Amino acid sequence: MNLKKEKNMTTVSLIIPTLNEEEGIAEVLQNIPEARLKELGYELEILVIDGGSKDDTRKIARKEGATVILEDGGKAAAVRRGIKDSTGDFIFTIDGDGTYPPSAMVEMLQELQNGHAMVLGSRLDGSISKGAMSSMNMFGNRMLTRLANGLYGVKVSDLCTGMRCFKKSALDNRLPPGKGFEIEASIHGMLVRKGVAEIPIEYRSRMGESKLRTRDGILIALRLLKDRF
Ligand SMILES: Nc1nc2c(ncn2[C@@H]2O[C@H](COP(=O)(O)OP(=O)(O)OP(=O)(O)O)[C@@H](O)[C@H]2O)c(=O)[nH]1
Ligand SMILES: [Mg+2]
Repeated sequence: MNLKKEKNMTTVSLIIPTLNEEEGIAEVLQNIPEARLKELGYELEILVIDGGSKDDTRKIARKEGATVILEDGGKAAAVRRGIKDSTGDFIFTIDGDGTYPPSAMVEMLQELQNGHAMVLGSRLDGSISKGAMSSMNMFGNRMLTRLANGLYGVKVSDLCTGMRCFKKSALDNRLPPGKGFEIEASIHGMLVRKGVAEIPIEYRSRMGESKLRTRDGILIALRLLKDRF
């Protein structure tokens, strides 16, 4: 009886890129709504793709039950590696820094079941805790989101969110290009015209240090333009 149920389960591969996230990774992993997802028919595979952390990130992630893979080519390479090594029908990404609410996975996956190819956890439609996003990052994200909306003709509110899920099949056996923080933009370019939904989420202040730099904003804009034309 159980076997039959297992057969009907949808596998979700949760990819968490990490670089020195020993302060946040345990909390992120402990808050994944694994039991609820199982009840709903999802089998979860958790892949922490670590970029060569100098702290205890990998050790903590292993202790919390994640599969840990070392990939030191930057954030985009980490996400690509996760997609490549994943066995799931659905891919989910989240940061390892405690900023995103893992509980929102349930509602976001439901939107994939409803037929969307990609679902974004939108901080701009949701809420941002005081100090969680600098005004510079907020401005940059708004500008990049506008650029993406103009280029692709599909309106979203939060291009740069690190919490998103998509159907692996929608990638058509290709991997999103780019380096570092361009990965969200390149996934966006590949999938946004295949059907996107957004779920409002709460964004909290990160634990540990941010790896995002101002120049990443420019690289994201260039990536959007390059992938569109
Ligand atoms: N594997 C890997 N992961 C990375 C690398 N750079 C960043 N990350 C991870 O990617 C996720 C996003 O990076 P963050 O520093 O949180 O960037 P952000 O979310 O845009 O900015 P904050 O709002 O300040 O957190 C985090 O889990 C990082 O640890 C890298 O070079 N390799
Ligand atoms: Mg973050």
